[in-house]
Amino acid sequence: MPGDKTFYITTAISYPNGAPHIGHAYEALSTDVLARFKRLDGYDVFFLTGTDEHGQKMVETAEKEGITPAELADRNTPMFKNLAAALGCSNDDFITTREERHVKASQEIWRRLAAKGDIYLGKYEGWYSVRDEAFYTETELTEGPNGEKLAPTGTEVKWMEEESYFFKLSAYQDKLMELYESQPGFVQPDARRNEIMSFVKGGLKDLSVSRKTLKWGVPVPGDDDHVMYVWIDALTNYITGVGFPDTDEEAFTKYWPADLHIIGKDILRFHTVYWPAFLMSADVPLPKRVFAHGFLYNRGEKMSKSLGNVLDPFEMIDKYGLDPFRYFFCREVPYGQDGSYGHEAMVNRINADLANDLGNLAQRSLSMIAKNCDGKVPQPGALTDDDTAMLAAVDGLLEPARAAMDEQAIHTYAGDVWKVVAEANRYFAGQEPWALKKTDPERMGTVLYVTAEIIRQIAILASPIMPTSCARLLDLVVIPEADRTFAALGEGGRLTPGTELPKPEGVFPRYVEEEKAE
Ligand code: ME8
Repeated sequence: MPGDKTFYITTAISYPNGAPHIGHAYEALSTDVLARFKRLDGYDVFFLTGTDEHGQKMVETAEKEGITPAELADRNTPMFKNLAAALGCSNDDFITTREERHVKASQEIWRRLAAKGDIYLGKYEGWYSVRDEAFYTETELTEGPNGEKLAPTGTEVKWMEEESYFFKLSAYQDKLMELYESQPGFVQPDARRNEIMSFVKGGLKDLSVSRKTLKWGVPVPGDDDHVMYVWIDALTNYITGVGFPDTDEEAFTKYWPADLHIIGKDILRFHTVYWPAFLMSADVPLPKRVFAHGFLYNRGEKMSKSLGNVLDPFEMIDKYGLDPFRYFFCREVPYGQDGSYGHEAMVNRINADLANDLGNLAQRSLSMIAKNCDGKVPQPGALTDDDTAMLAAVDGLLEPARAAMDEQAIHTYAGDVWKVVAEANRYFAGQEPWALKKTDPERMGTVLYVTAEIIRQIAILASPIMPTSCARLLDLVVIPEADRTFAALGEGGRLTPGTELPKPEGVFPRYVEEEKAE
């Protein structure tokens, strides 16, 4: 029943200590594809993204720039909002952690942990990486080129000694192991699950969850000398977004527990160890799944300001166009693995997959309809085996696409759709409708009908990846708004012969190198 199927999906919330980079864009756009896919499949989707404005990193960056952390957040958070808009993200809300609703939710979760007896006052002595906003044990550290101590992620660590509240994370080791074992889907992909299981098996220490020397953060209830450790407050955003602590409210009852947290591989421990432990302690149901995507590199190189190779997503969208940009990352990078961007690879995808394969197929077949069929969807005659096989291939795409997307295999779904695009090109070339024009116009009409029908279904199926271009394709075959969902896929939604079509226009331009352009 519509409305019965809900799907709550989130991205990590980004630190607005600088401008958004391609990693942020990748996470937002891939999550958007997953959200749109579920929406088109009849789910009531809630998609949350936002910024993580607290933490020491914000304080240190602000100091360097001679402004306050609040000014830094005020300046940068809008860039992340603009990025979501520039990416065409369909997020239902954008949360920032300084909001009143979020302070309230964070303080409530703290109170619950304390009421459980899981919070105690102690002294933290150990290593801290500001870049990672993470505590590390001595044994986890590695050595840098000059003998300096580094976090396992390669970031700088500082020795810290201060009074701090602790969360009894050690008490949750067995429960967490039980969770990973009984619900293998909770941490994905599998390699990440193994990584987390061996980390937890190695033993958990209690976690320092407050900072006394920091004034920037959510105040600890009942102790104004402390602010919460940034990750307690950050993780809580996922329940703030659906109305916590009002757990009787519609948003919470409808969408919590979240179906899917999409995050990058570097923040797995926070989401699959700390977060479920906090929720267990607070008696809040656990999210169903945490999926870690890989990191993006620039031609295989890590991006850094010093190398000058940080990719600006806004510039890339301007240069390649939004939908090709979205398509490239969905198709090129196996979701869950690291990926690389290179200009040649991007241009190749744009010109081969989009302009040639899908764009030309649509343009050629629809132009033939305009010229030879009075601009109307032709009436198909008897179907040949080739026609039936072609239609069966496109009709059969939804089931495997659903299965792939339930595993977040965005690249598999995109690849499968484009396999059918390639098949449709072979079909079109093999049938030679242009030659049939004189010899067998009825047969030409059938081939054009089948091709236009393939375009209809491909456009619906690829809408989550390229919403704007696919909507334009659907305009060209005159599909009403209500029939642009997965329910209209397959035989039930076939094009109606006789429908008048508009003059076809190219939807996927070729990418032409600037220096070669006239
Ligand atoms: O970690 N490629 O924020 P963040 C792909 N505030 N993804 C990347 C990436 C890259 N090169 N670099 C970063 C934080 N990411 C916390 C999250 S959630 C309660 C709090 C991903 O701005 C990264 O893995 O450092 C994370 O999922 C997201 O971008 C935000 O990173």
